Amino acid sequence: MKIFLTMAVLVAALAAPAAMGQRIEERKERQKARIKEGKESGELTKKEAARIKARERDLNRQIREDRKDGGGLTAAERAKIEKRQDNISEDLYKQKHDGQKAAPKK
Ligand SMILES: [Ca+2]
Repeated sequence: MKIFLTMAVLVAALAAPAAMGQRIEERKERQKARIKEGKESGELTKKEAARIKARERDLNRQIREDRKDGGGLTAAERAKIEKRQDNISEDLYKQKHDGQKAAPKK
């Protein structure tokens, strides 16, 4: 029984960071889809989309570096990344609702 509990705790501990990394990946994909959707609807102008994409690219580079520099993505690294994802997400929302419109793409 005791060994079973120890195993369960161990599995949970190992799974948690992976799940957190997964969340960053999922948000990355969602963000991408939102940019694409914004361009198609015309809610994002070409300039706005390009600027947000550049921010995404910069963040993706940071994520790759953080993963490589040892310890995988540490809690501190993940927190920083998620904060930047929050900022980009907010920017994306603002730009989509600032009334500047491009012609919708077919
Ligand atoms: Ca790291």
